[in-house]
Amino acid sequence: MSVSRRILIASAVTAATIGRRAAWAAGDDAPPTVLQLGKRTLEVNGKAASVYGIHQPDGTNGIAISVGQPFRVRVENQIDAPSLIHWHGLTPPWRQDGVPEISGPPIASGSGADYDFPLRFGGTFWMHSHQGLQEQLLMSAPLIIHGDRDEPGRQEIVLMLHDFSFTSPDEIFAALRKPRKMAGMSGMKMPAKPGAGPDLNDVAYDAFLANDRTLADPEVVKVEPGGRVLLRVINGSAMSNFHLDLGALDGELIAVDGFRVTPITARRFPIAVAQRLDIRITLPRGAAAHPVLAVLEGAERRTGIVLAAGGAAVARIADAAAAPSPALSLDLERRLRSVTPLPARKADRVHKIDLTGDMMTYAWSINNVPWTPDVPPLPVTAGERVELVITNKTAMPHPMHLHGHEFQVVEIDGVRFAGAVRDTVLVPPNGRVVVAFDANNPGWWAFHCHLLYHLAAGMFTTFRYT
Ligand SMILES: [Cu+2]
Repeated sequence: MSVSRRILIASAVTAATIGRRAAWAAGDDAPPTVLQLGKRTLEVNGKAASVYGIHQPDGTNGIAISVGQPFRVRVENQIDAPSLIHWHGLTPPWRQDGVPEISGPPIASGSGADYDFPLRFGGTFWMHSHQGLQEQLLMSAPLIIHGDRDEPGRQEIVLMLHDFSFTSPDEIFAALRKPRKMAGMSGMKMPAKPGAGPDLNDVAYDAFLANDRTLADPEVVKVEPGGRVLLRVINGSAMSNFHLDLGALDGELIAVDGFRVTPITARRFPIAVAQRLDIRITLPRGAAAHPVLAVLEGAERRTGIVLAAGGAAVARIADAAAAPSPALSLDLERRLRSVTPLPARKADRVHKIDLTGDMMTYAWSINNVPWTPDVPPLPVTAGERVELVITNKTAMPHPMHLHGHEFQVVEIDGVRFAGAVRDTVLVPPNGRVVVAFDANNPGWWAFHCHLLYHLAAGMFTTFRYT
């Protein structure tokens, strides 16, 4: 770790944290968990795929900790490029948020950085690189915080989804940015004609992964007949929204993006890029294999894992459904009700956020301004209740993510309600979603579309307050 990096991180921690650091030396507290950013090889469609990963030295993928502990982590960058990891959904001090040039500089190859902050809530979160296009190469991992919602004796299953291409992210982005030259290129779709309905899935992926595997060789999780499981689903895709499909199983959705909702029972649930679903399932008695699938929105393609109860044989599952799925809608979002809503309060400040841009030029922006570091932050004052009126003026859906704060969905298409508390909300083409948050974590915070190439093209802005 370079000296300057060490000083920067040290200056960002509080006096209380420094007090705790002294305590580890005395042995009364746990050492940090080390997370190593590395390269690894997967087999995808019978071919070797070189991707990144975030693992502990013992091979554990990501991290699972308890809400009673501080988030105390050391990130070691073992790839040959700078990187920086964002703790998606957590509310750290802003200097530890992991967004290059906003919260701080990236970690140089061969260096490390330390993180230490209190956790405010339990739930299903994830971590991913916010540096360049590394997220497309699977620089991401689960971040599970155990809390009061955990039930002893209930099996937990993490299902992390990814989209995968053998084409490099730089080539994918270059091809998207030159749409008129795409006709002769493999791997890219032609842009839809303006006015031809929603544009979905603008990258043609080679595979969709569930816990790094395709349905040709899916993960098989042993479960007990009649047993109770908690499925923690994380959409870690760069660009792909899915419908989670439980087949004949009933799932009880109990939390979205880590925050509890009044339970809703169903067999299919939408999950946009960066969102999470916590679903309780009681398995039927008797030996059976239960596929848990994720079907790409607007398409037949799918991935998934298999829950195998009582030693049941697992049959091959086709990687295409019989018919294309619909586009994601806000039908479920409208029905979600937070168990822990924000206190009722009138907004002190309202920001109008228009999602702008177009597919033909692949120019994406907020309020018609594509992000550069010179774009002034949107003003907020500490202590305010802030509402963001997000209007999608484009033909593509955009999953919008706010850093450093949880927000509550309070209005969809003009109908006011006390919806889910979460950190990422899908705004469909021509849709209007209002979210509210309390400005209770001073700093400089990103607010952006979580579709990786939209973010890279400029659908990104910031808030800043002291
Ligand atoms: Cu977008």
